[in-house]
Amino acid sequence: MSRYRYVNYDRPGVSSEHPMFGRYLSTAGSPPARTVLSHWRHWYQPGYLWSTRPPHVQHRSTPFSSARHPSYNRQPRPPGPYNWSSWRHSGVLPHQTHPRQSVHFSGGLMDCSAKEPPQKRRKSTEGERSPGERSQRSPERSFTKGTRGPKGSPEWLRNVPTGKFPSSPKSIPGTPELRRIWEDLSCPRNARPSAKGGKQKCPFDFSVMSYNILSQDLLCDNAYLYRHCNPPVLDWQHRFSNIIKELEQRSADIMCLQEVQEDHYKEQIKPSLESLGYHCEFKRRTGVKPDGCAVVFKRERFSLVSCHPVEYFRRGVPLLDRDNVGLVLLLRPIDSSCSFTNVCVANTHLLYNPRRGDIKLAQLAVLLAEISKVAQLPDGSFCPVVLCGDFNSVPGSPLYHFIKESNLEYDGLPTAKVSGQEENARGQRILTVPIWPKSLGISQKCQFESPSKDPEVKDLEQEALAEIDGFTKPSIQHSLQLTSAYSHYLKESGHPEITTCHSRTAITVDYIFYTAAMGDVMAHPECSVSPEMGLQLLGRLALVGEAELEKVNGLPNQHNSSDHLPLLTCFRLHPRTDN
Ligand code: KL2
Repeated sequence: MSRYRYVNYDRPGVSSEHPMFGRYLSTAGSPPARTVLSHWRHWYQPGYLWSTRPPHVQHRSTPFSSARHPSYNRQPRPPGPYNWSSWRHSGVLPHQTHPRQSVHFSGGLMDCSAKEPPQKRRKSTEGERSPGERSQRSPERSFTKGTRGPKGSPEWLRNVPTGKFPSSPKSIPGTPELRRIWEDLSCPRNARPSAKGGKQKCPFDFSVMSYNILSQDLLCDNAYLYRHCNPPVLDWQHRFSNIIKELEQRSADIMCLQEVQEDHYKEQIKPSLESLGYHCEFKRRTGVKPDGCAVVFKRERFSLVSCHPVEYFRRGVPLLDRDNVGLVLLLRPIDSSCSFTNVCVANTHLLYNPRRGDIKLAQLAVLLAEISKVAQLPDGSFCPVVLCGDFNSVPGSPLYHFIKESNLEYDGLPTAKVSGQEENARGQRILTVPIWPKSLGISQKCQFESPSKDPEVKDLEQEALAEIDGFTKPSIQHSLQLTSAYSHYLKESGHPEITTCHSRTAITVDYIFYTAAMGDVMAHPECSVSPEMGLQLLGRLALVGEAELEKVNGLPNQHNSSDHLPLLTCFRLHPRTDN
């Protein structure tokens, strides 16, 4: 019997085959890997790339120490057949003036897409590994061994039709549009904020979007995930125009974006959003990855009180050796007639690696500590919090449970079970007690604590202190009361909602969590706070299930230009009673 406690994975009426259950990495009864490999054969026809010796690759220089990015010491790595950007850098693909500019697919590119490689080389996309961490073949890529995998890719994406693809975005054959309905939860007072965000009387209604827009760099690095796509839909200019159109049409008052590529942000995304009336903040990942998190908000609806970029990389803390980041903003609602409390908006993209739940929890602890600091009021309570992002964890997983229940008992919990991405995770590593060291300066309650004032404090005293602070117990807590704006199952069918979908997976990993006010539709009575310090969920843009995504050829497609769908919610904030 497991010693750790968290929400179970069972849900009446929902089969364990559903993607929410880490299905893509489950093994039992999976069809053989060749079903997936047949994709590759389709795409990577014998031809130019594989029969031609790639030219010498000029590696990018990195300003970061080789200790953190040892791969940069290896010389030189030939471009992988799935790594279109490396082919671009190598000169095989048409080169562009800016190294991070979009990939322009040409007929030539698709014609010369090479045959399936004998073995896909693993490239760390997440930065350096912790000491002691075993060589990680990415689980996503380890299916060639036949031990995992194909079960995870949605059935309908396993049989990509053969045939030639058009060579320019103009000739994309029509794909039906995904239908997403607005779910009104505000009964009986249903008020969506005006799209124009015009001045309104108390209360203050505002909308929040969370959207992983899929950086072009990651798209190129993980091109094998997009084999099911019609190549022109992957072109950045096509995707950018669709994404901006969607952002403009949805017109959220606050948007939390992930995988925002820095050059695209500076040159295209920020100028476009500014012209739509948004104030934009951005935090790039540390290390060499060019993407990061952005939080933007309408200038006419909020003013910026403070902005707090959060880096999870901490020198000397082995668990915090990855380059993921978060961004926390404190915003003041603009309303001339009433006074409202500030709102704390946080955005993050946690580590992907399904096996490193320990790192994900440590990253989350850093973010929660920052939010607690920013949102804390003089009386010790917190202003309303909206926490958005791509948490690379599924609903019901221990990490998800920790966010929602403010507590996690993790005794005996394998690190590979923390995010729920994998059903049959390899590796038996168990979370250590404590997960992160006291020296990080973050308590087991996910609050910053001042480091021991006296460096002379003896070891024994340190141990006693650690015990008092809970560092010897397999349990962590946080002080924010957070509720998920989505229920993760479709109302009608009970099927899991999908927030991200590509040829290897279809699951929920994106969330909008918030401080629920008393009487909010989603909150348990025991975890809701006073109306002026909490938010009431008025509505949300419904997500869809796998069946709906099948009809539009998965993601990205002609109309939906990321491998994630945007989450969109509307909240109500009540005026302060001390007005
Ligand atoms: O799952 V994601 O996509 O939230 O949409 O977050 C990560 C993955 C993102 C940033 O690291 O890049 C994607 N297999 C599949 N996807 C990967 C892999 C991988 N090995 N590495 C990174 N990503």
